[in-house]
Amino acid sequence: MKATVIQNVANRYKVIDEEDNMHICIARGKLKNNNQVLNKREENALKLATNYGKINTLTPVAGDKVEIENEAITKIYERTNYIKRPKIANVTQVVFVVSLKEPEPDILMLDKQLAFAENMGIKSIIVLNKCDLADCSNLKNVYEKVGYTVLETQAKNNVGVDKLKDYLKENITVFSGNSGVGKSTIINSLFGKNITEEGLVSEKNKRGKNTTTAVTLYELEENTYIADTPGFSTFDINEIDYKNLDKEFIDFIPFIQDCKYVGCSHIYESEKECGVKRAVLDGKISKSRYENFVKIYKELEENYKRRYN
Ligand SMILES: Nc1nc2c(ncn2[C@@H]2O[C@H](COP(=O)(O)OP(=O)(O)OP(=O)(O)O)[C@@H](O)[C@H]2O)c(=O)[nH]1
Ligand SMILES: [Mg+2]
Ligand SMILES: [Zn+2]
Repeated sequence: MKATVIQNVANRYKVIDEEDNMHICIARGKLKNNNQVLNKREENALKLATNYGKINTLTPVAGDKVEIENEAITKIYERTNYIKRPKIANVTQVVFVVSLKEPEPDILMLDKQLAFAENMGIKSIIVLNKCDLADCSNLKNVYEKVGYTVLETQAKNNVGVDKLKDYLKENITVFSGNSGVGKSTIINSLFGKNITEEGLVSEKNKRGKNTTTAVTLYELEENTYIADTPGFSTFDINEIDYKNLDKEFIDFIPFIQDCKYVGCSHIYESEKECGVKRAVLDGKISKSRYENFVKIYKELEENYKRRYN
């Protein structure tokens, strides 16, 4: 029977089948060799021998669509995507939470995270939270112009959360955003109860004890899941190839074709007749987006060179 993995702790998998029944399963057989960790060679041999799709892991993770038989996972269906940290598959949407105050908006982080989602082929929604503390309209305008859905919330007062709920239908959604922006408050407001208690416990432990808490998918409605990802706040974007970063800035795309040089980086003085730089001057691309693009490009380039030179 087909099922969705909603949690993995050690070698136990909580799954929900198509009739909405919960099972605790093991992964057996070709998926994982008696729970032993395979070495690289064995793993490669297994990968060739089996056809679990193009993703290079044999271990089910939260979000996986699987086949179950007698409380064992016998097959992982091909993933639409796979995020390493937090470990989760088949995410369809990310909600990026930015707070207007306490903490101040971190727009560089937002632009990094939006690029990550584009790179992974995941839809993005921006939630401007704590709109009770400051005016949201400026940020809202900038990112709506880029082409994203921007919602305003006051999670603490349950304002705007119902509208967000409409956007979550039929998705597996991950919440991302710096610590303290209100992710847990929003998720709790969506469910009408304290669903992230587990996550809050793990936050407390950050100071001292080193605990790992599992990624868990919570079913908001049928086919609608929210991922609770304790200890996680933002994605590592280092897998983006800096040379292709411009394509992850969706507001740049229409102007790239106007660049004189193929492979124009849109950064250096020496690159004359750059469509992107022209669009910034003309006010068609926001200055802050362009400045963040340059910062992220240089950061990725530096990290790349450190790794490979
Ligand atoms: N003024 C105001 N405060 C809010 C709002 N939403 C959340 N807060 C407060 O902001 C603080 C942080 O909220 P959390 O939901 O814990 O933030 P978080 O994003 O889950 O933080 P981490 O778990 O550390 O990543 C809490 O004290 C909330 O009560 C809001 O809309 N307005
Ligand atoms: Mg939290
Ligand atoms: Zn250019």
